[in-house]
Amino acid sequence: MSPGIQKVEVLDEGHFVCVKWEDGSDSSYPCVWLRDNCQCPLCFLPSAGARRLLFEDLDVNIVVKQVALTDKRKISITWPDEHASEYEAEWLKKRCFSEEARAVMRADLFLPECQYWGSDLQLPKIPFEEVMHNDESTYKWLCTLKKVGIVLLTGAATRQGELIRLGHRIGFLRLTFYGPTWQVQDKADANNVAYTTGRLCFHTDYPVLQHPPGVQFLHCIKQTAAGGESEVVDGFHISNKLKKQNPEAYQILSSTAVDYVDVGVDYCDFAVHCKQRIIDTDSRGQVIRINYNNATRDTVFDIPVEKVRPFYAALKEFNDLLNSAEHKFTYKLKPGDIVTFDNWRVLHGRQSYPSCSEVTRHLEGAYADWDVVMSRLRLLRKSILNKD
Ligand code: OGA
Ligand code: NM2
Ligand code: ZN
Ligand code: ZN
Repeated sequence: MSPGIQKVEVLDEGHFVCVKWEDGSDSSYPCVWLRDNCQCPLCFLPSAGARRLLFEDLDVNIVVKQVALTDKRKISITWPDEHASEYEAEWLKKRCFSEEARAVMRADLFLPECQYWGSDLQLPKIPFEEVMHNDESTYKWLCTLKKVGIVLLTGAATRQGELIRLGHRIGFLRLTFYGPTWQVQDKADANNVAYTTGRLCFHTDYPVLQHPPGVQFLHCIKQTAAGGESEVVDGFHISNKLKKQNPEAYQILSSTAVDYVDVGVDYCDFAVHCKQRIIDTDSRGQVIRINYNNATRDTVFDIPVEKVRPFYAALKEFNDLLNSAEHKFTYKLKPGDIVTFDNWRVLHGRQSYPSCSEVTRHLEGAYADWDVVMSRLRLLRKSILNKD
């Protein structure tokens, strides 16, 4: 429960309402924001948790006419047009605009905590059926997936269809041109390099899509005796190392738009083109996504000719860091293993394996979006916390 309200006053010619809390702290709320977020049934639709008030009907220069402390847990505001609003202490405290309060809210909503790793990774493991049946295990799985970027689910049945079940557990899977789930095995006239026995160097899947899948699942149904080992590396960790060690290479990879292409037929026919920065950053310069698959990087390269060689030099620096022994973690999937990882952060690869007329290695793969995964995580956290 939040502290009670000791006092409420109007500041800055009616443009701000200042709440003094019983714990001695205070919070200041702009009147335009208070009016915009009136919780009355005319302004807010509780069944949708959404604003009914139209922006056209908001006076962005509004000031309060009168403010009163109803009791220690609620303030009431009368606006110049006599519209009345009430705001509860708990609701206001949560929405305090201070740097600290906003950091708490941000952490709670988006779980930004990130644990970097290298070859020392202790691959987190959870039994698959526990995740399928126990909410605490599902919650643990998703929290670890967010924080570490990779979790191995063990002991799944060695048949197709288990990822469909896992998809239902979180909500739904992400459909792509390769189908709702897809079979990674050696195929004649492969429409993707993944469907051969060749080595796959470190990559993220599907940078050719404008919004690449956030999460990837690979279920090992059959594993070859020789070769086929998996490799993973923490792309966020590597990017930050590159930024320190070679700022110029980092600058090039985080600013150059690289052309990607994927043309073919699978779930349906497709001709996909996209431009992506290999190291994608947000407005604050934080790395938010790696977009790198050497196989689908287009032969078309839409940059000025003098920038081409510096780009290759920068990519070589990045690729060398990815492959350095201290950064990469190697393991081999066993039948029944499902590796789940953050496809925006973790780059993955596999060793080649001998080609053979029969299928000696078979993984079933699927994607999910971070929106769906984070949504399930928040709902599970709420229901688990409400239990006790
Ligand atoms: C893929 C892939 C890994 C493997 O299909 O994109 O990376 O181990 N497969 O076959
Ligand atoms: N598969 C495995 O970017 C890519 O082409 C990744 C996608 C074929 C679904 C491979
Ligand atoms: Zn209202
Ligand atoms: Zn892949």
